[in-house]
Amino acid sequence: MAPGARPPNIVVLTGAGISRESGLHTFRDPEGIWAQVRIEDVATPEAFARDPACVQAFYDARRMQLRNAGVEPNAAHRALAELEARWPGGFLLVTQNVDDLHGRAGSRRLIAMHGELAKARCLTCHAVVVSPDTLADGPACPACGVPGRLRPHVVWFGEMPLEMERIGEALSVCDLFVSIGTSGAVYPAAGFVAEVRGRAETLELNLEPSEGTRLFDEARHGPATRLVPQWVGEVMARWR
Ligand code: BJW
Repeated sequence: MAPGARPPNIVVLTGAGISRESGLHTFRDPEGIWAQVRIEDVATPEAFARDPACVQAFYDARRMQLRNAGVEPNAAHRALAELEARWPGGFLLVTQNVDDLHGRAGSRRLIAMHGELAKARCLTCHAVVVSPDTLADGPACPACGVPGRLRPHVVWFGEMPLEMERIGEALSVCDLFVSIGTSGAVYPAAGFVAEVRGRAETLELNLEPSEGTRLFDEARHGPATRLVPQWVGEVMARWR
């Protein structure tokens, strides 16, 4: 490290692409989730109000896949956890993913801005609880005991993403912003790069150019399990 230099504060944003090689579908790729079901049918508060059984069944199936289908963190999740553990500067990992693979890889300075499939929220008492395997059969809330009031603790279109204030604070002091495995199609996450641009170094790591790729200082394209460990190795070597 150069004398007097301080290590950059890093904010990493991840999306569904980082979990693709763990066996989970992305949303907007040709075989992605939105090619199988319509957003308007499962991922809006209006859909839930209209047909709660359909929405609960969709999230029950995804929760089941996460818990039972041998889905494990991959080399990209593990590399980010290792970076966090060893990084001497500020670090925050913001994920749009509702899976728990970052946490299972060991990440702790982590915000799941679109919620977590493993949790449920009570529409009566607002408690956030560990989700039962299935919500479709209307289990009672473990906090208040009222049956049939638990919904998936995820953020649908038209709802406010979680912990935006903490994310904003980290972005305001960030020196290096890295976006991994996200199409850049969904706001406010897609706007983070524009927010830090000019005062932070920005890097995209994605299978293909994202919608906002031209906003990044540098973009590298390929699978996350190759690009992320490689980048983590580089950044650690630069600041050792
Ligand atoms: C690989 C790979 C490999 C593949 N290696 N890479 C007009 C303008 C601006 C905004 C709006 C607008 N109209 C409406 C809005 C707002 C709206 C929005 O953004 N709509 C857009 C469609 C335009 N946003 C909202 O409503 C949000 N709330 C909001 O804005 O509140 C108001 C507010 C204002 C200001 C500040 C703060 C708040 C809420 C958005 C909620 C999104 N929810 C979902 C579902 C979550 C639950 C669930 O999982 O079911 O979140 S939608 C879905 O998209 C999910 C994801 O987190 C999100 C992003 O997707 P992601 O992760 O980028 O996945 P993909 O599939 O799109 O991309 C994967 C990428 O990986 C691809 O590029 C691949 O190439 C790549 N890849 N394999 C590396 N191996």
